[in-house]
Amino acid sequence: MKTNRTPWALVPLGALALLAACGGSDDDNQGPGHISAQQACDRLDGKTIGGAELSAATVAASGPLPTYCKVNGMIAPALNFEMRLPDEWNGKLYYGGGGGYNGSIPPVPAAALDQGYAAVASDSGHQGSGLSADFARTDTFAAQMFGSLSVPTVMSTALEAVNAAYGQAPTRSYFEGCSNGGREALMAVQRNPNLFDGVIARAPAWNWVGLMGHFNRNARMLAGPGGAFSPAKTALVAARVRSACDALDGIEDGVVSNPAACTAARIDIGALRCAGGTDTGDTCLSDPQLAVVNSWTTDAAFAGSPTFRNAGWSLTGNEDDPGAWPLWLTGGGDVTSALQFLFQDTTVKNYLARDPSADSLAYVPWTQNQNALYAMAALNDATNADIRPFIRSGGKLILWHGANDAALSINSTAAYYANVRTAVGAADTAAATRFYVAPGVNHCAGGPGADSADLLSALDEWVTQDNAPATLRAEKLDASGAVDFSRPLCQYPQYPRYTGPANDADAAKLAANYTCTAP
Ligand SMILES: [Ca+2]
Repeated sequence: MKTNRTPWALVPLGALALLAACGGSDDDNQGPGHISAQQACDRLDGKTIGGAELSAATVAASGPLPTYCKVNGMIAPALNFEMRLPDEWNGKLYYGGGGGYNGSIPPVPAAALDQGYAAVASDSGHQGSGLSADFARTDTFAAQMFGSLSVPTVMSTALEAVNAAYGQAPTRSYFEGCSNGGREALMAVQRNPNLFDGVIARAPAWNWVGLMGHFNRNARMLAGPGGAFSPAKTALVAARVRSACDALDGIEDGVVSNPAACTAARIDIGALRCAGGTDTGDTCLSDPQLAVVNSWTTDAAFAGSPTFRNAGWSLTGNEDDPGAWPLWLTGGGDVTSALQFLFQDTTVKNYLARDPSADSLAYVPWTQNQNALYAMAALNDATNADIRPFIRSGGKLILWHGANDAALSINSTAAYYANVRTAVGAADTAAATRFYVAPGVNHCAGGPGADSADLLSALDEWVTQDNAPATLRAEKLDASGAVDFSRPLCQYPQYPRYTGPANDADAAKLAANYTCTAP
């Protein structure tokens, strides 16, 4: 089984694909689906490929995962990666992105393996907590790996390993990531336009300097005198928004699906102001609390570069979802436990002040030292909207964002999409990109909305069959994995408007009773 591996390894990948297409007489080279996970493991275990010594072992089918060969390797000095090679390979490769500051290998989505992809993921070059940027202060090479280098570096080895395992290179390669993984997705589109045939960027953290600066501004407002937001105050805001806007999408379902109609004038958050502006209890907002809302909803722009900016968040009516404001913004009343605070804090300490004892709320580089921002932007910002090289190489890009995302603003993704349209033109934007909005969905997943959609199949049909996606289907699954309700997944700026029978709870659960509608 292993005897003919060495000569194959010397054949260029393109020639190998050609041989495979012509049909070889060797049993090992009859194309995808003919190599079992065990055979793939046998071919990789103990081998050094792309500079990485691989260990490989078969993992039996369990739960949603089919049988696969689990491959682990490390590219020096510290880039750990994992591959999962399924029994019934579909001939394609799936690269799954990370989250936060990475530091561990994320699990590959079961759906990718289930659909037969050879899957790969990495820790992006350092080990640690996803909430810690310590590596960026202590190891500038690790910072480069995190910023943009890990994906092309791992891909080089992964493509060789797939070739060694299955006897042919992947026919297609896709990247999907959310949050920082969405940033990695756009970084690949912008800097390595030939690396992937298709890319899914979900809730992308594309403007690292701008969004961290906005996190810092929000945190300072919350940390200021009288700025803290209790759960009751958060519920007060959410209830007012729902009261003003829930029905504007045709159904009072607890989700504001038509955000364009939910204007500041309609919400009139100022009507919640406590008498005199000082806090008099849970039924009103003090002036410092209204300042928090103002920081949240207005754009942030910082000196130094036109890319140092972030679009404000919309008020959604679901601020009080546990995965929304309590988790990301308010910390349930203690801002220092909120994720926006924690991310900006480790960013200031390790990228900007380069001092682990720095007080992020007192040392504010976005206003005091914008020169400190340039290096972080060069490392992490995926702000280049001119993606013509990617489009001209045939690449397809799907953007997706949950509209109740309290980590990263969907308006920021809309701003990037607008920048792309300006840079590449309306025709290329329509031909090669899609932007989907999921109302009521939190950061990457969760929330009251339909947070599940098969974007990977849509992308694959687009790339392999030129079948461009239009309206897709979104589902909300219950704990057992059954569909609780469904919605059409509409392209921005359309929203799913209820067009079914009134006062019919069963009808309200079905995507067929909604129509994607322009605001
Ligand atoms: Ca509604």
